[in-house]
Amino acid sequence: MDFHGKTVYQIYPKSFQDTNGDGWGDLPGVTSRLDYLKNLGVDYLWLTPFYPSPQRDNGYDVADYTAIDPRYGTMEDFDELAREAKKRGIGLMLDMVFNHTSTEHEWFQRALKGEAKYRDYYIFRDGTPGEPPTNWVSKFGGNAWEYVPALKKYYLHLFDVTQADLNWENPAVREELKSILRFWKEKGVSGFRFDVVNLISKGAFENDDEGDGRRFYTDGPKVHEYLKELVADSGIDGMFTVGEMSSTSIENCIRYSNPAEHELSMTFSFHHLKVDYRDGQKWQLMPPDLRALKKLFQDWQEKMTEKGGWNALFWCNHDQPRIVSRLGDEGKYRKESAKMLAAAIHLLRGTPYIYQGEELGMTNAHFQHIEDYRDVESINYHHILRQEGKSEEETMEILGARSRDNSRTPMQWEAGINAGFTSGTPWISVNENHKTINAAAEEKDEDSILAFYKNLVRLRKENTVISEGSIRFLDTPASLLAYEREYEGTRLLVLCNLTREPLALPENHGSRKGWTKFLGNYEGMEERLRPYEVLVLKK
Ligand code: TEU
Ligand code: CA
Repeated sequence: MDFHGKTVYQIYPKSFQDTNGDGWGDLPGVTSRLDYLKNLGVDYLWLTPFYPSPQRDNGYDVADYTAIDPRYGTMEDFDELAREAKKRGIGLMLDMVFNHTSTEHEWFQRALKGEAKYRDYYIFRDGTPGEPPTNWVSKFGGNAWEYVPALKKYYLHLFDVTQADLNWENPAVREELKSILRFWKEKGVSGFRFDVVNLISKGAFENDDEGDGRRFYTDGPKVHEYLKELVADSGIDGMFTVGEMSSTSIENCIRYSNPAEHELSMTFSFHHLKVDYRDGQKWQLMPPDLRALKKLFQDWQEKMTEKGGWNALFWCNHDQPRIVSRLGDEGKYRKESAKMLAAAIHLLRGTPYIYQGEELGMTNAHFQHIEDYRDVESINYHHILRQEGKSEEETMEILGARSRDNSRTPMQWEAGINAGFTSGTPWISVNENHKTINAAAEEKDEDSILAFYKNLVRLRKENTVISEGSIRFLDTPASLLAYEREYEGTRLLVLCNLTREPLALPENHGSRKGWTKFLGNYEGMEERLRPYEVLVLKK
């Protein structure tokens, strides 16, 4: 498959580069940084939503799918970006938020006015105030149903109250979505990322006595049928596509991503990013369970491979805290741990994604006050956690570790004012550490985290063992992640020390019998792996 050797770079345009001083990143800003991205070597840019939106959820509340929010620029700006990217051999992937629309979308507005046609675009249910149709919980907190007095009905919102779930049972809705894909395909984009696309088929609307309701709509009864239809009818089969799969299963991801199924190219799954959730709860802190992390990688890699599935590989995105703060060490070993984590993920079997700033080793935000936060989920949970009786201090500690805003602080381009992101007031604060952590400094340093990422992107293109090789995990202690790749007799052995403690190499690492060093984040080789060392051997 020709996407196996490619690397994707994710851009959150609002925080990437502002060009007109309004403190918001914009599309011309992305265009202005294309040479940086070309230099990094990435093949595709996934741009998170820039469509007209009230921005309750930073654009994941879409009010018009085929236009540009003026705060991001114009359609001419988009065309210019697409043209300039193409010149550099870079493809664009757009974010399609098809599980829900903003309540400001014309469809929802017309539904509210009582137009039956548009009411059937959404999931409305009869009910009386105070008695929602089911006890399902919104992903952003509170009950997932909202009452509309004028209609005497509730509508479903699995996310914010301003994000109303679409009714995929209605063929008219499916036709609308296909025409949106055709619109962007004709504009020349290379691919699509589909937001929470495994939640589109709702099963029974029943109370959940055991959980928050997700078992009724996750990987729902008709999801594969709907995806096949969407892909076939919009003519996007064969394009580069990735689905974001919330709380999914390996079995379903095999079906979503096996080319024989004609659904998607690959899937994002999140189990490996919940190994520091106590009892599976995002808002309960726990040190990462490294044994569980390794087991998840092993299961997803081996089982997806066995049945022809394909994984999107990632640590970071706009919803996740920064990986170096989370699994690495943002202090003394920031450089070493960022590189080790990069190698650990990029050398797996699948397609790697880099989230803006990850390639610089950007860290969490370390906001001290609730006023610094912008994310609707963080603000809601601040309220919920306080109401549960947690102190302000404890609540801020939890947000500090878990808030999505950790990854949304502006891209750190240089040491100067606002890290070179804007000449105005940024919509969210710039991290103070931009004075030392920034692209300009790392571009000049051959040993930088940025240089290491460039190397990984290039190595994947040059080595079939990375892009196509089989994978096998070694049985090692929790702190050592070890796997072997093999392709037509060429082998790579990837050894990652996930901790700051020096670590004995496994008996069977074979370093003395024909293996040579292929890549590492320290000089030379020693008897033991040093703190956060990654050592990759080749034979
Ligand atoms: O995220 C889906 C999602 O379920 C999570 O990543 C979510 O942020 C987390 O579970 C909350 O604890 C996607 C987008 O990536 C996200 O930015 C949007 O807010 C969300 O869908 C709704 O469109
Ligand atoms: Ca701007």
